[in-house]
Amino acid sequence: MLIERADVIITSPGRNFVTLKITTSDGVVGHGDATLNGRELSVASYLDDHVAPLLVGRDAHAIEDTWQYLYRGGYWRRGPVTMAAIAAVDTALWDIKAKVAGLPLYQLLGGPSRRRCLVYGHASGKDLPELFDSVREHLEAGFRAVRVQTGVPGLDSVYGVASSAAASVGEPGRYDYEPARRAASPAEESWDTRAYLRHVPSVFEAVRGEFGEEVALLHDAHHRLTPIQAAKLGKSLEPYDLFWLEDVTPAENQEALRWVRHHTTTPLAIGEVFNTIWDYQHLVREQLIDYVRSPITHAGGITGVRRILDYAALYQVKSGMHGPTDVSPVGLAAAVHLGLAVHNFGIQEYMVHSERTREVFGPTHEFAQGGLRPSEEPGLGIHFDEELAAEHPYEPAYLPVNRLLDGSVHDW
Ligand code: CS2
Ligand code: MG
Repeated sequence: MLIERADVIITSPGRNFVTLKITTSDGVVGHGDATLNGRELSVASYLDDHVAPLLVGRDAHAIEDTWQYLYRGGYWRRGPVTMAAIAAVDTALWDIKAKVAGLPLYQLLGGPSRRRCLVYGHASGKDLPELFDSVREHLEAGFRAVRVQTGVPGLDSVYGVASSAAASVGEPGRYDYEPARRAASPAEESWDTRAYLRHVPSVFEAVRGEFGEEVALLHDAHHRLTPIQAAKLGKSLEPYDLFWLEDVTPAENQEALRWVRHHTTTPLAIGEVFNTIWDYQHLVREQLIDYVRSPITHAGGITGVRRILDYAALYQVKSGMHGPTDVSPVGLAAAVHLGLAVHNFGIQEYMVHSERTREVFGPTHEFAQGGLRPSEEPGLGIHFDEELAAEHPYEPAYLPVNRLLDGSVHDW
């Protein structure tokens, strides 16, 4: 079974997505997600101009060899663009292999290790009443774990906080804090770390007071703190028993986490911007973190992430794969198959895609009892509607740039 074609499809049903479609000589079709938020066209070009021509005529079953061919053979290793492109090829080939076997993908990855994958949703509000509404909505929708983000007094807008509380979970508008805004250039936001550090503990105290001890609570600091600020935050949140505190420092410096770890018992998660196992080398071996965040879409596909998770398992570190709306339903479906199969699954981020997005991708995984279960259809369980996709052409959209109050650029 040879690869006959590899087509890149860019569609924008509410936000931009890049999808790779591989077709074999027997007419089997597989899909992979290559969406890189705000840099979509560079991955599309990498695939179209440099990878697709190399795939034609290759053995569609040789997944590991194709991964090594694109990773080692490309000479220029790693990086988000390269690893998203490799991820899309890898995921599409796994989709094909599972379809040919007539099995849902998780069966090829070792079969089920659990009944479903626990997920967390995104609750947010600019103040406590709005935040409480959002948490309550999530609990009523069946979530058992929620990420909590709020506005900070004195700041106009804060990353991760919806400005509209009106729409309900999974509806367009509910997640209108979608960070990539449609425009020719990025929006700019402002940030005050001291105000944030003063405010956040009081938010978690209030949420625990209102919703009790059982619900799992998570928080994302989005790489904005220095190690000592992060240590202080982790310590101040200890009474509220977080499931995890995410991305406290910029991710490039693995040593920063050593400082944080020495000061707090709040569990730490990091890695949504990492793209290979090497980014976790010290973090995992020195047990500086509790959860690895790389999504299949950005870290070399199922092959790349499974390798990271096997390494993490040696040190009791679990998965917490990135699952915002900019990971497409194809990337999410792959994550749920892998999550069901691996032993060291921790939690899956689940920021529900809009209705329009779901119409284009036709995912068939199922949400119930606070968790996702993969489709039982052969392959990933995606029904990509190309005609509908073509009705939603690409529109430029960018993540915001973050500035401190003195005007200097800060981490985002
Ligand atoms: C966030 C994301 O989901 C998360 O944890 O950090 O919203 C992230 O900012 C975007 O995916 C960036 O593309
Ligand atoms: Mg994050």
